[in-house]
This record gives sequence, structure tokens and C-alpha cells, in this order.
Amino acid sequence: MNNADLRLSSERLLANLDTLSAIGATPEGGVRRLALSDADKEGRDLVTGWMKELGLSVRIDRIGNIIGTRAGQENLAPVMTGSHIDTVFNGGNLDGNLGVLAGLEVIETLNEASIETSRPLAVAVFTNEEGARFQPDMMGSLVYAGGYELEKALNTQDDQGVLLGDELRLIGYAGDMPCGETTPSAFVELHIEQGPILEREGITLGVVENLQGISWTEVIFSGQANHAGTTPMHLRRDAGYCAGALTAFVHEMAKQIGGAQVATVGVIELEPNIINVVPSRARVTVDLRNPDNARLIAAENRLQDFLSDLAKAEDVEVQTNSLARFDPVQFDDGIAQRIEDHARALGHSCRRMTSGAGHDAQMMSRICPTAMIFTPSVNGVSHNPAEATAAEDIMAGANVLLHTLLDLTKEHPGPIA
Ligand code: HGY
Ligand code: MN
Ligand code: MN
Repeated sequence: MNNADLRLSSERLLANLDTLSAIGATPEGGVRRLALSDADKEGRDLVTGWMKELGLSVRIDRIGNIIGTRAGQENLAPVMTGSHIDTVFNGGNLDGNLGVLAGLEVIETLNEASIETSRPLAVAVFTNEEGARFQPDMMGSLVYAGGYELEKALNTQDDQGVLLGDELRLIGYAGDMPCGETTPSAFVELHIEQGPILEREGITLGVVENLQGISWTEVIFSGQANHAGTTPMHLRRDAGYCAGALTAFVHEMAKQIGGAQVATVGVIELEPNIINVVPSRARVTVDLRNPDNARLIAAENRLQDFLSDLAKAEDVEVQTNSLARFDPVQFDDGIAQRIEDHARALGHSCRRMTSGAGHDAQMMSRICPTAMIFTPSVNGVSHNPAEATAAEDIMAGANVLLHTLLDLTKEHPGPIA
């Protein structure tokens, strides 16, 4: 068979996605597989078992990243694909999982066709991409790319005070391989778009050429608990009011800035959280994103100015902690062009686009030529049990991944057939 006619098995890939989705399945039909939880361990055990069945050499690095490698004919740097299998608290079945299992399906298809590649081919499962339990997000790939100290990552605590390093040992994935030991020759990640653009435009695939900047801030307001009935409004030091004012401010600020600016208050925790007590303390998280770094910095500065004015006006203390800050990322145009050429050669409509979400690829782009493939999300929904992508779109993206990876495993990738 001419390699150009090679296709993945949709039955097998879709079945494997269902099998993995059963681990951490929620009653709403989604998945809860928080990083380094028992469900994450179970998912990791399933995936590493599949890697071994495929004959991959499986190694775990010191932050728990799993790297399965299929040997090449030459001892060259591998082409790498992959993503993550940890989810947010109320996640869907595809976010991250698709990129990992499509990578394994590529391996299985090459094994079945007895196709050898000159470069090795690796599939990565990165630790804690979501940052839902331990911040920052994309932590495993960031450590792999040398952007975050391993010790700092291992000493990260979740909101119960549990150390990431202890959890890693507990689930048996505190590996001994140095992080980032192997620099891939290229990294390509398949991921759902998690937004509305492809579906709205009726386009099958996204060729992701850049990714927006991300700023996560934790804001702590400290006021004074007081009686809800006896305390006059002008004598209150109301942390709960400040949390609400901040939420309204970031929402309005993003709308005023316009363009691609987005802002989200995802967490509001009040203490003592009792109906008849003026809140003494509020913990609030602010997620700001913009593909233009100057605008993102301007939004961050407006946030800080608002907080200092609010603290003065309401006589509360305010403390901010940066939980994550990543500049916008430009992917490799050569890799993006190959993705686009393969999409068109396979007869799929596609368009260049920016990623609104963070991904492991943004960290891998620090160390090797990198780009991404997006498949459409039904109703643009993600980080939600309703997350879905049509089977034919999943296979379109996965087959473009197959041919892009196959192409890149040639020592000198030639023109697209
Ligand atoms: O936050 C993000 O964009 C990613 O889902 N971790
Ligand atoms: Mn993801
Ligand atoms: Mn996600």
C-alpha cells in the first residue's frame, strides 16, 4: 500500500477513547480525572499498558511525564506527539485524551502496516496540563521544556496542602528519567478546538499557528467578619462585596478592551461563608488572556489599579499571587504548513487559527519546531461534560496527524505526495 493511502482505524481509536473515558466517569457523562488523583493513576496505568502492548519503550520522568518511544531505523531525535489525560473537575472525554490516543493509534497503524521510520516516533502524556489542582497549568511540559524548576513543581501544594511530589510517589509515577532528556526534532499535538470557530465556519480542521498569552492571579481580600444585621454599611470591611466587585470589573474590562481579550473569575471562596456574617476573607482567581502581550499587560495593570482603589475604598487588605503567566506563543510555520498541506491532500477544509486555550504544545515550542491540529467542538463547548466532536472530524484530525508525523519522521521531509 502506498503510504499516502494509509488510514487509522476509527473503530479502535473511538473504542479506546471510550475505554479511557470510563476512568473517572461522572454521572453527567463527563470525566473527572484530576492530576495525580487515583483516577489519573488508573488512566496512566491503562495508557502505559497500551504503550507496552505496542512495543514502545516506556519511560517516566521525574515530574511524571510518560514518554513512549517507537524505535526508528536511525538513532536520531524522535518526532513527538501527545498531550495530557488529566482533566478539569467537570471535564469532557476528549480534552487531551484525543491527542494521546490518536498518537497511540498512529503507532498501532504503522505497526500493522510494518512501516519503519528513519526517525523514532514518541508519544507523550504530560503531567498536570490542566492546572485545576496544582498551578501553574501545563506544568509537566513546562518542566520538560526547562521553563519551571523541578523542585518547585514537586513542592507545589493543592488547596488541601497536599504536595505534588508526594502524590506522584503515591500513584507510582515519580520516575527517574531526567526531565527533557530528549529534545524532539518536532512536536505536533492534536487537540479539540474547545471553541466555536470551526463549527461556525463549517471547517473541518484548524491549523494552529499561535496561542494566546495567559495570566492567572489569585486575589485574597482580608476584611472583618461582622454581624449582617447590626453593622451599618459604612462601617463594614466586606471581603464578599470586594469579590463581587472584582468579578464585575474583570468582566466589564474585557468587554471594554474588546478584540480577543477574555477574563474569567473561576473561583470565589468566602469565609466564614455564613448567611448572617459579613465575609472576613475572600479568595478569588482571575484568568486573563490575549494573543497580544502588550494588551494583556495593560489588562493586568488595570486589574492591579482597580484592586488598590477598591482596598482603600472598602478598608480591606488585598494580596495578589501570580499562579501562571505565559507570553503568547508563535508556532513553527514550516510544521503548520505541513499540517495544512496534509489536510488538503486528504481532502479536508482547514484554516489557520489561534489557540484560545493553553496546551502542552506551547511549552514544547520552546525547545523544538511545534504546531497543532484542531478538530471542531460541538456547540464550541469544552471543560464541560457536554464536550463532543463528530467521529468523522476526530478521524480527519487523527489521519492528518498520522501523515504529518510520518512525513516528519523522514530525515529530510520531502514535498507532500
Ligand atoms: O487553561 C487552559 O487553557 C488549559 O485547559 N489548561
Ligand atoms: Mn487540553
Ligand atoms: Mn483543558
